[in-house]
Amino acid sequence: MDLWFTEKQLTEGTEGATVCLSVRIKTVLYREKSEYQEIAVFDTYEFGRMLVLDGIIQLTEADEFMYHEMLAHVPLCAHPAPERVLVVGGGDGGTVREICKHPGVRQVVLAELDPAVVAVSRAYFPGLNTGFADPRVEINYINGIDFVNSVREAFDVIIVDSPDPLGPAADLFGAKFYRGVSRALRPGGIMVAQCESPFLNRGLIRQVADHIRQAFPLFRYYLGPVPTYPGGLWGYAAGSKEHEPCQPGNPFIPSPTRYYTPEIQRCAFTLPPFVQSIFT
Ligand code: SPD
Repeated sequence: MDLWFTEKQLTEGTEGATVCLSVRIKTVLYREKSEYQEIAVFDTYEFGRMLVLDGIIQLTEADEFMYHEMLAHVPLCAHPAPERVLVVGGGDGGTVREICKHPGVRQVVLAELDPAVVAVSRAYFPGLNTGFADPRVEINYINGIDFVNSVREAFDVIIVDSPDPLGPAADLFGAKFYRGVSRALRPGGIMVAQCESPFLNRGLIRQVADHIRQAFPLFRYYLGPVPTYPGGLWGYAAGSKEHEPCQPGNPFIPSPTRYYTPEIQRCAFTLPPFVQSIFT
């Protein structure tokens, strides 16, 4: 049987989808509605297992390393001595797995809204959930915004590993949230948030840049490939209280990695003119 999953991709300024990505699947391994969303796991021909939330691809086994390594190692290597790290979202565990490669990190707090995402990762994604067994990791099932607002100067690095800005996740792209993130960071703290496609989501990225600039002295945007995300080229937004996110600021080099290197970190912030023009 010829089975395909099709994602109707998030684009701006149109009613309904105008761009789709289709992936041929071998089997449907899991499909359930949790309290918050529809969760599906497919086994695909090209990308291994694939996690889909409310019809949107969150990760595949084949290309997730590009996304999780760039989301985690850029801020952790830019900060001179990160000890306490918060992940907002990221219940699949990929970001936590990468953070756990940093021996200087003493505590990793995961604030994930949906316990079912963590359970599905434990059941279907053995390569992603390895960090959950690390004694430094603490999992909280809570709305990330409420968690961020409940702490002050508590973390060195905050990583926002959110879904697209649809439904409840939309607030994770708002001005109020970034002000809370800034308050939750210690002096010298750095935040990074996944920040969509510079080709398809330009208005949203411009708004996020304005919000982060209001909450932090430094705003930077960087890029990396993710073949199964809309457009294939993905963006990350960084806000920093002091340290330059483009520069690895501590001598530790995470290992093993398959995409991240300190040279990639420096290059990722060099933006082509069509991306620079989002911010001018
Ligand atoms: N267009 C999908 C963007 C999803 C970003 N978050 C993925 C979470 C993986 N840990």
